[in-house]
Amino acid sequence: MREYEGKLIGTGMRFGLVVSRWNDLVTRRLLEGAVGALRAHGVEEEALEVAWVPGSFELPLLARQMARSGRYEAVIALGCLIRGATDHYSLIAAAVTHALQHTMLQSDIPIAFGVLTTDTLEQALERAGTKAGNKGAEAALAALEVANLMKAYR
Ligand code: DLZ
Repeated sequence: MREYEGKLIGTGMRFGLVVSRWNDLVTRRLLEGAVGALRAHGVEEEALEVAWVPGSFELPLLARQMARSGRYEAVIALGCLIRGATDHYSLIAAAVTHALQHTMLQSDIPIAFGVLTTDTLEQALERAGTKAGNKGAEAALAALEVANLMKAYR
């Protein structure tokens, strides 16, 4: 039996990161986590490009544009939706999740989901590099792994 797994080797690879400015206290930390994880696996600083969007709702559009540009091996979407901060939290969270998944399936490259959905700012900060790891770093590693795995099917 032959098995395939994506390696966490980023040498020579390029990544696009799209980041929401809404809750940027959190999203800047997600970005730091993502950049740190990619750099730790051999991705050059110059191989990273970041696009800032107003809020998480805009992430899918830019993710799609980045994916279509052909410039990257993968795109990483980073955002933070906090229930306490918005009545339509659930609607935005569902729309963004579905749109990013749909966009990835219409693309030839992975689009990693690094959007936090929490009840409070405190919970979000915990997932952005304090108590509960850094979900930006996790999303970046998922993007790297899947981008490498996809090479087995080209
Ligand atoms: C409008 C809004 C609200 C109330 N809350 C959030 C949030 O918690 N996190 C986030 O990323 N974006 C929020 N936004 C902004 C929307 O995502 C979007 O940018 C605006 O509705 C404009 O389309």
